[in-house]
This record gives sequence, structure tokens and C-alpha cells, in this order.
Amino acid sequence: MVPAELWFTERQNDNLTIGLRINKILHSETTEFQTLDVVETVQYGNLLVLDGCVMTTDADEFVYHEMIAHVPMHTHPNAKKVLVVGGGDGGAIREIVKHPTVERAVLAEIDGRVIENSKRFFPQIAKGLSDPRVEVQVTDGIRHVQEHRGEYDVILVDSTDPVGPAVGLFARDFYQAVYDALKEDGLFVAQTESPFVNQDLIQSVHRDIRSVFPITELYLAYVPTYPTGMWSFTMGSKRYHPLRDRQPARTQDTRYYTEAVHQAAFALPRFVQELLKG
Ligand code: SPD
Repeated sequence: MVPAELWFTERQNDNLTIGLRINKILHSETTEFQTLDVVETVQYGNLLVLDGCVMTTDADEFVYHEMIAHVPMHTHPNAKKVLVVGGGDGGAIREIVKHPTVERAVLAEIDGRVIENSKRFFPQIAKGLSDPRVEVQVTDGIRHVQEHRGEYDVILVDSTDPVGPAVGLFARDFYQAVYDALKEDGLFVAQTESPFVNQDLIQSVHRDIRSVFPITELYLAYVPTYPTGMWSFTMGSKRYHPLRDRQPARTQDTRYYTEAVHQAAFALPRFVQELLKG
């Protein structure tokens, strides 16, 4: 008998899917906020899926987590207090605590089950959560930001896609609250989806962040398991510019991030530049 093939398919829109062959389903549940699945893939190791969308895999998580964390952390000259909104798998926190300037890193994740399952199935990603400087709060990140004014040097918005619990993280009111939660020279970065398939979203997010922050810059990285692979992040900053104020690398413990990659990530293809003019 021919063994059956099991596949995970993310339906990215009506016309596009990504598929990964899987060895087995490790875990499935419906949390208070979303469906949560962990599967073992043949190509990329364990895969975390929320509401049917790829969140992270063992094999390519380093690209996303290093780029969402080290670009802002190497733009701010002395980030001591850092907040991650979302990011319950712990990958962004793992990268943040590589910076010796950090005294306190707060994780505000709405869904405690993401944290628990990441510790169980992705120990290499979640390991930063046990750093003594880290405080894990299972809470609504929007409320946390609204309730902490002028406190943070750097804020990362490591959200899911703009559906379900993350919708409010892609709104102008939220960016204003992030601005207010930052110190006078603070800066933030949000994951902002793919320039190939999320063009309207990128335009509106860029416009909204630009209307709040004096410095707004988009940069790119290449994440094989995300829709189209080309992924964007947008920085809003009160004072420091990610290219003019870039700091020398503070850690060699990276696989994607280097000083040259930091610089190059802001070199945008013409179609992305055009997008941002809109
Ligand atoms: N479509 C994928 C978007 C996922 C962005 N967040 C991933 C969380 C990893 N820490």
C-alpha cells in the first residue's frame, strides 16, 4: 500500500496557497482567541499555525525574529526598556535579550496558550522567555500600550495577520498609543505583511504611521514560509534614523542579521517605493 501523504495548506487568498508536507500533527486546539495547531513538517521542522496561517517554523524563524528585533535595537543607541506586543512564541524576546543594554523586556501576549505551546514544541524559540530581565504578561497588548505612557525605549509589534485578535494592531489609534507609550526618543517596529499581496494594507499602515511619527521607514526580509516570501516591517521613530543612526553590531549571535543586512534591508525595489508614495 502507498503511504498517504499529509499536507498543510495555508490559503493565503482566493488565488494563492502555500503547502508543506507534514509527518504528523503534534497538537490542535481552539483557544479563547483562535485555532492553534502545531505540525511537524518534512522540510522546515515544527510549524506553528494560528487561525490557519503560518506563524513560524523551526527552519526559517531566525530570519523574521532577528529582523523584527535587531533592526530597531541597533537603531536605538541605548534601549533599556523594551516591549513586545504579541510574539508569544518568544522569538523576538530571544533576540532582544542578546542586547546588553536591555534591563527589562516585557512580553504582552493576549493568548497564553501560544506561550505554553511554544515552550513545549519550540524550546529553541521560546528559550529567551526565561531570561531574568523578561516579564511575561498574558494581556491585551493594546490595553497595555494605552496604560503605559512614556515608558519604553523600543516597542515591537510581533502580531499575527490583520484578522481576528490582531485587527486593532493595524490601526492609526494604536500607532498613536504606541507613540505615547514611548519615551521622547523611542521607536517602534511592526510586522507589516507582504508587498506583493498586501499592498492596500502596507499603504494604509505606512500612511498612518507617517501621520504619527516624524521618521517612518519600511524594510524587507525574506521569510520562505510567509506569503510570497518577501516580508515587510515598518519602523516609526521619534528621533533616531535606522540608517543614519545605526549602531555597530552588539552581537555576533545571529544567522541573518549583519550590519550590511541592516543597511541593505532599506534598499527598496521600485515597485515598493511607488507603493509608499500612495
Ligand atoms: N503571515 C504570517 C505573519 C506572521 C507574523 N507574526 C509571526 C509571529 C512570529 N513570532
